[in-house]
Amino acid sequence: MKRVCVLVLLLALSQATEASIIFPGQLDHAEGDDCPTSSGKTGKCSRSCEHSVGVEEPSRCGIKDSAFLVCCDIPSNPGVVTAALTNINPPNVAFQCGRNAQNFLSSRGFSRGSVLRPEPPTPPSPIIEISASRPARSVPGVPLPEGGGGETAAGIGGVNAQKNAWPWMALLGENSPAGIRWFCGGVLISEQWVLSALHCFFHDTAEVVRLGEHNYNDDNDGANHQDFGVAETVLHPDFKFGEGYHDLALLKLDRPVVIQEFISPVCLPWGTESDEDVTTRTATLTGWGDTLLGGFPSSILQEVNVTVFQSAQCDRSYSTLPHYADAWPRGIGRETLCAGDLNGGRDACQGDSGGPLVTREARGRFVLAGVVSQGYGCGHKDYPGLYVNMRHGPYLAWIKKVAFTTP
Ligand code: 4AZ
Repeated sequence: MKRVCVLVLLLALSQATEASIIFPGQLDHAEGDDCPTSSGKTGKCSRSCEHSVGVEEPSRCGIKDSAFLVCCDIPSNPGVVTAALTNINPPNVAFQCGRNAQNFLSSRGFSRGSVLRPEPPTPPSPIIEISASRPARSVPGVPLPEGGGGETAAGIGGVNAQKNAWPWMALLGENSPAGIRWFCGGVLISEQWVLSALHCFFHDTAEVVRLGEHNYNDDNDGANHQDFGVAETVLHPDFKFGEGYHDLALLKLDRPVVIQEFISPVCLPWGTESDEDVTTRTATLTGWGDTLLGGFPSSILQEVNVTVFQSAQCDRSYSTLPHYADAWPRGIGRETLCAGDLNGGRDACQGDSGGPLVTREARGRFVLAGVVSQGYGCGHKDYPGLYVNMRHGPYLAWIKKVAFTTP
């Protein structure tokens, strides 16, 4: 939904449907009914489109148990269920990943053992406090749990990024009469694929993917941004409306990028790298999202360091919220990465969804740890941000199959 996190959607689903913000006339189908698909064919109204790899965003056709039903294409071979994906070996690629402006030049002709420049010092990240009188609007209609009041709510605590520091950073936009409306982030993972969060496409269509941007309100900011169209949107086939899992989508650009200092893919934790435990590590989040809870997006790319916590920590805190059991029927586990700050104040917020959380490995490469997905408010010390965990094998295998396998 429009820069509103999945959890907001999940927890406010009843209000949202009553407010009929979404095509009320089309939501009257029951599960199993024939319905019109987004491509105009006749499909089946279902809880999720399991076989939907490669299809457009499914249109909604009904509501059951407070979750949307979606109109799925009828599979050409309905007996075939998607085989479990397990191959996460590093794909053969012709590019170097995870290099930014600091180490891009020194990595040309990179070979094992090359000495890269040391990491630049991270500037201090101010914690922006919101006054207690400001209404906490993180989850409309859901009171903040006892002891977790809005008084600790804070912005994402970021600072302006340096130009070209995060060359995999993507902006997703939809054309509007007033110009391009940017609604989510994304991350370049290869010459032609951008990874993002599936919930970004509930209400918006990515018509433009912008790479190499710094300040999207300033064409003279010194950044050489490039705009791409979207040839294909692939939604994670296991995503179910109403649940918090599998919030991933892949966008195929209309043409390959020319990899250069300011447009360059991040690394994925393929193979044994996926076994690495990043808990307690510092990771960097980047995005153009809101800099305050209930505030405004930043037109200048922001960066903020957060700490990776155990998923069980998020499971404990989020289990106190209403609708936890509906949103996380199997609990918050390995597929979800939990990251924030012990004191609060450093977090993703509305508009950051789909963007990257990266760690820097010893050799200097940046590796994608997570994709911004959702959370309860922004910067709350008891509710760290929730990210899709890139070290979850089935996610890597799905990405490999869709974006790194030539048909
Ligand atoms: C959002 O709506 C969003 N604090 C993303 C992350 C978080 C909250 C909201 C986590 O895009």
